[in-house]
Amino acid sequence: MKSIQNYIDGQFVRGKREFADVNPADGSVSAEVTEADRGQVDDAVQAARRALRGEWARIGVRERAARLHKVAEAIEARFDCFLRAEVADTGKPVALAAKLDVPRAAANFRVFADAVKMAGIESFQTETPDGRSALNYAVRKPLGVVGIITPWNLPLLLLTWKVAPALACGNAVVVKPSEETPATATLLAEAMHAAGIPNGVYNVVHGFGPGSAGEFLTQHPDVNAVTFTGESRTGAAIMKAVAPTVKPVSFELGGKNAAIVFADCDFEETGRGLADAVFLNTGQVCLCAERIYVERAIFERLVEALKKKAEQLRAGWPREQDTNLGPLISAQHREKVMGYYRLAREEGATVVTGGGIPEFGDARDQGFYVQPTIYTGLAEAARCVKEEIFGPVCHIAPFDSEDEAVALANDTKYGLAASVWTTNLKRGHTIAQRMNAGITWVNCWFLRDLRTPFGGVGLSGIGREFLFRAEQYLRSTLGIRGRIEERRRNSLS
Ligand code: NAD
Ligand code: 6OD
Repeated sequence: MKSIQNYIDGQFVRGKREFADVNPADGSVSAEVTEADRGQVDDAVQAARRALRGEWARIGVRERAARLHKVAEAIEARFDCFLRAEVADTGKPVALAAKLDVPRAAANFRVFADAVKMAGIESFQTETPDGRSALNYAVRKPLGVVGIITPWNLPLLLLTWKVAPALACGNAVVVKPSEETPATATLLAEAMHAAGIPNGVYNVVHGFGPGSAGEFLTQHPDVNAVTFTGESRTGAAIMKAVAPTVKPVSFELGGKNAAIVFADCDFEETGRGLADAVFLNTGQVCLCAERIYVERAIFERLVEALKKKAEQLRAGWPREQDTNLGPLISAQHREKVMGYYRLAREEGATVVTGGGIPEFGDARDQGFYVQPTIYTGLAEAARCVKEEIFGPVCHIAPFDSEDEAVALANDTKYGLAASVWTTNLKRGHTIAQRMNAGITWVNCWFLRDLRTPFGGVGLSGIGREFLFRAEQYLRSTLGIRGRIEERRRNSLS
């Protein structure tokens, strides 16, 4: 049986307890994972602190960036290993992981390595009352040890999205990947080593949240900041855990994202875009659209088109190239999603398609598949319209005016993402600016450009991830106010 271990100070380290890494496609155990206890989390944090006083602090930004480029190369050199590990852990289709997860992971290191070399510091010349002037500027330093806690839906992509900027800014990290998907964070340790990242700069501790590695990390007094992606409820628990040691946090949390579709949309393009927005990664992307509002004139036609797309999805084995729908991550998550499928019926939904569990007649019946599902007819106050389900499911409702569509879309405690579909670009951008969401796409979805900010409002998060303002991984240590001794020409003094 494969064994997945902690990675502390450049060494793979076994813990006292093991837990199973389950393949969601057939429920088989693919590896034994070692759980880090409080002492091992402390070892990892202390290793990171030592690393901050060593070579990593001395090499400077140019060399740091060069090594992060090497990490990207090392990921690519192990492309097939990462691909196999990610597919076994998540059950996601291999074609998706090959296009999205592994390439974006490598890209994350390149993008942040290049960005940090370009990052400048603003300075201000201040006129002082005595008629002279002063120069004001800030100096940025690494935060120190950053604790990184990540979820299971896009394990490598979301992990590297935090690790790359943190390291680019000169920090050292201790990462706690999801207990459901421990493999690629561990493989990344090999890539770090191959790229010449000094021991202790990148550490991995495995385990769970409460009473385990996640909590030990957030409570640790020598962790200087915590960055977390996961459920809003977990974000709230982490806020409490960091309060006594007053750590800065950045949170990418849940969503109940809306898509607004106007009758003048490019119907074919919109159908394709929405099918991705609802069903990609079995709906387990924080940005997925679970609420679709459609202008009444094309409501029936759009429901029919999306039904057809849902029924064409192929829930094959993840390793087969033409599979485009994988299982959910776990038996527990399937129970949650099936709970919402049952609730939708109780709340009076019309089931357009799906609502159940597919039958295969092979080992996939021991996996965690659900049918892609579309509902109509729910009241806006229904729990299935308000709560994040995180599965291959959406509710579609009609609207009659722009104002109504905006009000419906914004009627949520979340505020992560939205999309607007129309060939009237003026309207597209006007509506986009009225969305109470961290990111709004117009006629596309999940199109990425790391130069624009990413993050949510409301229950969807705190902080922004993006290129030139990786501030959450830096601190301004001092505002320097330097006198300019030269007197101004027209000075009265
Ligand atoms: P989760 O919150 O259950 O777990 C995420 C991580 O937090 C795991 O590593 C887990 O072990 C750890 N954890 C749990 N409790 C903890 C605690 N008390 N202290 C410290 N660590 C703890 O989330 P999940 O089920 O893995 O992921 C799905 C959720 O993540 C969805 O809500 C989804 O919307 C959200 N998500 C958000 C984004 C985004 O960018 N906004 C991206 C991906 C996923
Ligand atoms: O890769 C990205 O650019 C991105 N925004 C990923 C977010 C995924 C959320 O589940």
